[in-house]
Amino acid sequence: MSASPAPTVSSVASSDLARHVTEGLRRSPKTLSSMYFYDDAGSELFQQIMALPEYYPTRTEFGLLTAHQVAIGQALRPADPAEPFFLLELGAGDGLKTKILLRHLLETGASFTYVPVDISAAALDGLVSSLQLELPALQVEPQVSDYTSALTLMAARPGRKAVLFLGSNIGNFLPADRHEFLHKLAQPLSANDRLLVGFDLQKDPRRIRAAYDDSQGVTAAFNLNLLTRLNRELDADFDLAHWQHYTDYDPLSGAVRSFLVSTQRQQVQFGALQQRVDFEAWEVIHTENSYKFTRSLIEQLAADAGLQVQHFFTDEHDYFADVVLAP
Ligand code: AVI
Repeated sequence: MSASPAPTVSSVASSDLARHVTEGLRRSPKTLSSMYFYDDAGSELFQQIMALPEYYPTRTEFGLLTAHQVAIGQALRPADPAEPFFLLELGAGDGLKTKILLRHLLETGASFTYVPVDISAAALDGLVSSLQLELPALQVEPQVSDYTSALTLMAARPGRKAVLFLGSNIGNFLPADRHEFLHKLAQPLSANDRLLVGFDLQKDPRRIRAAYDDSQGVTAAFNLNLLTRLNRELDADFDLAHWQHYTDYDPLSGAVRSFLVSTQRQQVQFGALQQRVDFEAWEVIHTENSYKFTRSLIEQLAADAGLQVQHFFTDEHDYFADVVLAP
């Protein structure tokens, strides 16, 4: 870090991103959150990642939801069909996987309301339009909100709440944050409610590593796009020719860790922060964690959050699990 006076971020650029970058690039090692990958270009690159031959999680979860839709539907819906039933989804994205369950529940005559929750109104608008076209009979109540506020609000309404958190998004939390997140999710739920959480499972380390370092370089572009975002939104001058994507998988901790590597000694200016940051040659910015789980780890995680594993659905290779949890 340079010796220039620390900027008063609020007077210069007061966004969350500005605060996050100021703080994260002062750390050792320098760290930025994968939360900021998802601008428009990043979201588009993530769509491409999900279709890559090496990126098995999306396709595997899609297959397992298709194969187990009847049993999953049964585990989530209330025993009494007259009881109000809300299917909440946290971070629904394009809803491709959820539509399997929604379609199945509609076809079997379940009466329920789908409540997709996202902090981005634009993301929800796209999803709602596609649902109106594909499943016109579906009752949808989108909620532009953070997850905890949405759950607290919904908890006050009578009836069963089934909360979906799919796609191994839970793997992007650090262990302590993951515990806190599950605990917060569980808190407003009653004994009658359910959670369906997607977990990517530990497997051949080479397969895992390949999923985060694909041969077409899409994951590299996804990681590097964070620098393009900082150039645009914080008036930074990262030269992408001097940065590389690097990822490793540690089978002991179950963590895939992704980094941006500075290939030479360099200095980056952040116009919007009135700040410059020095990077040594081969110094890294740690940008993402993608944890992989075992069944016993999931059981422990659930127990620590006051939840029980009710059903453990997996695919034929045990690559991925969708787990039904009950308070
Ligand atoms: C969103 N999340 C579950 C993805 C993952 O697998 O950790 C994000 C991702 N990062 C690189 N490839 C995909």
